[in-house]
Amino acid sequence: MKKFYIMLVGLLVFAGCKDVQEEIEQCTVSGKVTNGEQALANTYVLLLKSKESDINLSNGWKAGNDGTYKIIRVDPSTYYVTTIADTNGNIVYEPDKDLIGWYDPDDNLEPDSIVVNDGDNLTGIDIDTLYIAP
Ligand SMILES: [Ca+2]
Ligand SMILES: [Ca+2]
Repeated sequence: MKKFYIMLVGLLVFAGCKDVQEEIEQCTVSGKVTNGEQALANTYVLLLKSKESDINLSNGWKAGNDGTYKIIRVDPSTYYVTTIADTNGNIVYEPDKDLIGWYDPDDNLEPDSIVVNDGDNLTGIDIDTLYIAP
């Protein structure tokens, strides 16, 4: 009987690993959010379908304490990667209090889109400046 249990546990562990493997094979977007080379607390990263999309932090992914983030299971599409530093930690974006930034590799202050295709793992989607909204 003991042997049977061990086998069963082994099978469950194996099945669990398989699920994780499948998730990893889906699209991911990762990078680092900093402001003047410093990571900020309570930083959320959002994938917006357009520049004018509403910002709802509950749809965002929280970056780590060092500013790194990895968004898994991303649907293939075009996105504007936007970040909010929720300075007062209330999970609500308040333009007069919280900082906003966006993916802008050419540094012209205009958000630049990213294109996620099936199976893509986009890395280095870094945001290095955040602002108080004008
Ligand atoms: Ca806030
Ligand atoms: Ca730009």
